[in-house]
Amino acid sequence: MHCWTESRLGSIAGLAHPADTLFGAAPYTITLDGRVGRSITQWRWDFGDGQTSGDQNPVHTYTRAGVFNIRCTIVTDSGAYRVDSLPQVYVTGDTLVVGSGAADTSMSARIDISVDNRVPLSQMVIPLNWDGPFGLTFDSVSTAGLRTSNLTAANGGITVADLQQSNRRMTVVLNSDSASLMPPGSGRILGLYFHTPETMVSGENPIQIVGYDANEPILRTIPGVYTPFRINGVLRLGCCTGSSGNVDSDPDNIVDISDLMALMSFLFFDSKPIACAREGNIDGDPEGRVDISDLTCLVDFLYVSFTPPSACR
Ligand SMILES: [Ca+2]
Ligand SMILES: [Ca+2]
Repeated sequence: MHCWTESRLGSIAGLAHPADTLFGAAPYTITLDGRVGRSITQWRWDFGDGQTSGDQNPVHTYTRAGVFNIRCTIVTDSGAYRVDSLPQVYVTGDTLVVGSGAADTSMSARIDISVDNRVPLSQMVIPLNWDGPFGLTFDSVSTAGLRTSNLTAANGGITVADLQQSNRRMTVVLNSDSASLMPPGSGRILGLYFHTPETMVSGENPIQIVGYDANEPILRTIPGVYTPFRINGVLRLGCCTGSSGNVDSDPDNIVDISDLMALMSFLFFDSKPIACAREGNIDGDPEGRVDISDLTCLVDFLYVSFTPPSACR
């Protein structure tokens, strides 16, 4: 990138900036080229990430991802001039995360996918594979209530492409339109629903972001596409070992106020299925209902008589 001034003082113009030097993965190094037609007493480059340089031709490395605005200020014997209209630098270092979850047999299990993105996104292409010991069947996807819930492209911005139930893979494409890019941030973007098997099994089934055929995981930002880092997850089946009460399915199997909140949320607010229904049957009724009787038992255990929840059943 060049920052140079006309020899006629009073304006600073004539920026040249090869576009292919402005977009890359962190750590990302750029070389700046200061040019001017007459005597300059001082250069000051502001790289937009809190770093500056007084060199005429500095080399700078962006160590973190983000969108940065470069500024160039020169001081001449007739005053200082600043250029603000330099192009933006896009530095990528973003991660797609497949969450983990727990479920019982014969139910709909949900796994959430999140993205941590430091640049605005216009498209996410997520090839997924759920091949594993359980024979999970894909059911549906949802963006309700998530960071992607306001995507306004066709079909709510969601396309399930190349679904192959027998190979247990598909590619989910999330698109924004040009007016509503998803801003930088971190959080859930996609809920995946699977049917779990009817016969009792226990263990873990991987849910992975894996490219296949021509489908590769990519994120698209304004200057182009790039490959995100990826963290994969698992779906645990055979939930509720020992006693019930771990309504939020925390991996340490602790029964505490978080489970009370999860149970109240299920009963009174969103009625979203509890990941492991048998954890919610705290009074151990034989039909396995999760209702206000279970809430009473949980409150009793946590605050009143400390009577432990019933065994899983
Ligand atoms: Ca818990
Ligand atoms: Ca019950």
